[in-house]
Amino acid sequence: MTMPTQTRSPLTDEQIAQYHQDGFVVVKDLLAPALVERLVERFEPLFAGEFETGVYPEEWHWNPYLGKPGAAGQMTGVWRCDRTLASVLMSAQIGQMAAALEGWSGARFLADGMWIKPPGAKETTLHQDSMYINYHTPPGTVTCWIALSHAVAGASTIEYARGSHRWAMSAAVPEFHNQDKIYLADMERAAQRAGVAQPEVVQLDIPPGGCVFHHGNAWHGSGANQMDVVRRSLVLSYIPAESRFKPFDTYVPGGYIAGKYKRHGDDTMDESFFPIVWREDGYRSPFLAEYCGSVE
Ligand SMILES: O=C(O)CCC(=O)C(=O)O
Repeated sequence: MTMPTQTRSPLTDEQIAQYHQDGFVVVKDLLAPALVERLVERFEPLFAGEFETGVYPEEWHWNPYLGKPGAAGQMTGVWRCDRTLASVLMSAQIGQMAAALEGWSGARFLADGMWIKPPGAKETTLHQDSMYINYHTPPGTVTCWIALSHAVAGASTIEYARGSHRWAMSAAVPEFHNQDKIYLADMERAAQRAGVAQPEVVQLDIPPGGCVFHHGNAWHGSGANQMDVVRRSLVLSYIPAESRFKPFDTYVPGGYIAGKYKRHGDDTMDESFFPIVWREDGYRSPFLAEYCGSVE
């Protein structure tokens, strides 16, 4: 990537305006083809359980031994399992872009995801990331979804309900990896509650190495993969750099993964688990340089 310095915004005013209008904005040329290839090569060993660092992911949906060839594969927390992936997931420049969209002075990495949707893979129910990422203050989440294959309609590309970032946050959807429900139904009910009779759903066309940034409240997901291609992607979620845990010690809606890392009686978000990848004063969690560097 050849991106900007710390002071100049990495996105144009038009891109930032588009994000605020629709709840998402596409950036077509984020990663170079050679880097995309290096990332794709990591999928097979990881889903076979070969973790370079020896660390297990936070979530692991599907592996090749399950005998379900059409299931969607998903892992989260892979930045601690694999340093090739981490060098992109911990990118200062992608974090800077997320911060620019929300006007934050810095970006803290909250969670990642890697996705493989083979031919026949079922839908990912439309949802809001804030349903799962809401254990911090000040509030706010920005996600970057990176296509590692050509994401097209019919092949499980990411899709959005345009403008849905303005709707209220809903409770977590009952079936994230869709099995037999209509994958748009939870979103449609939320639209009704927001007074939107006919939500517009947009299926994006993103080349490999391109990405889309979205607001934490934007409803998004993907359809079934009806084509003879494998869809791969990475997901990077950010919160404001200065974030702290909300002061709860019991049940927390939205504490899905981050809640595991809250120490009793202590609202600090430990940088070892939630690194600051970019801050406008030049700070970046120091251990990242040795652990994985950053692609830029
Ligand atoms: O790639 C997909 O199908 C959905 C990814 C997503 O929405 C997520 O990880 O939150």
